[in-house]
Amino acid sequence: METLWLTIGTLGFVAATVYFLSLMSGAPEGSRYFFIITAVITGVAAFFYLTMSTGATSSLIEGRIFYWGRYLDWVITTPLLLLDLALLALASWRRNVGLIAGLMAIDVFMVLTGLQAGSSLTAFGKGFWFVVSTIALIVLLYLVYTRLFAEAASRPVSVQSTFRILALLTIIVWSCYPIVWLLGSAGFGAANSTVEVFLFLILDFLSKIGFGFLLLTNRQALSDAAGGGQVRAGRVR
Ligand code: RET
Repeated sequence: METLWLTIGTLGFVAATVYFLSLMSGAPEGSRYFFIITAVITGVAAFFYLTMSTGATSSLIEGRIFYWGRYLDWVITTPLLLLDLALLALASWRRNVGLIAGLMAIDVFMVLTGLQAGSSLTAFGKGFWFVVSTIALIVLLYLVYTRLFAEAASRPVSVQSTFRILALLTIIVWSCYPIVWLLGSAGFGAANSTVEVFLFLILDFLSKIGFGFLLLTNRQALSDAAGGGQVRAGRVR
């Protein structure tokens, strides 16, 4: 059954990538980078879902299947999702390189410590790295909620509302990952492997395809974002 969900994941991400690239032909002036980043996100996910479905990036540890390909996917794609969000919220990425790099660094740390948790052989190791990774997630989402929301407040109204939806989607959906992890085979094992793969698939579809769709079909926001427009000039630093 896992293979079925992983195959659906592969096909879904391939379809989303083709669709996002097809939208690029009508991209508002100067906003192509959003299409490229988002298509790379779904393209990378398609590749890793394929490797998981063929067994190339999964291993049997302690009698459970561990899909480590997931973490390789996340370590590449989650920083890119944050980049999409940041480029929407920030009037100038050049003036905020530190903030963007900081968000990405915390995110990569979260995924790598999550990988440690998932591959640990002892209950202590799993618990310790799970807590470390979860703290990183909380710090990350807190920064999105405070810093990026504050930056977005000075953007055109269309950008603000699209940003708000995408940021809330991110905060809610990303928060569900550690819960599914805890339910799954590396955690308490309340959900069997098929259910775990299915739940991660839903979360991955929401956080990548749902996110990308809301971003790339919002032409007004994209064109205003690419214009770098500011509502209140006084807030420009
Ligand atoms: C793990 C387990 C350890 C604790 C935490 C986790 C968080 C993972 C997250 C993943 C997000 C993935 C996304 C994928 C996009 O398709 C590693 C599950 C906190 C937040 C957004």
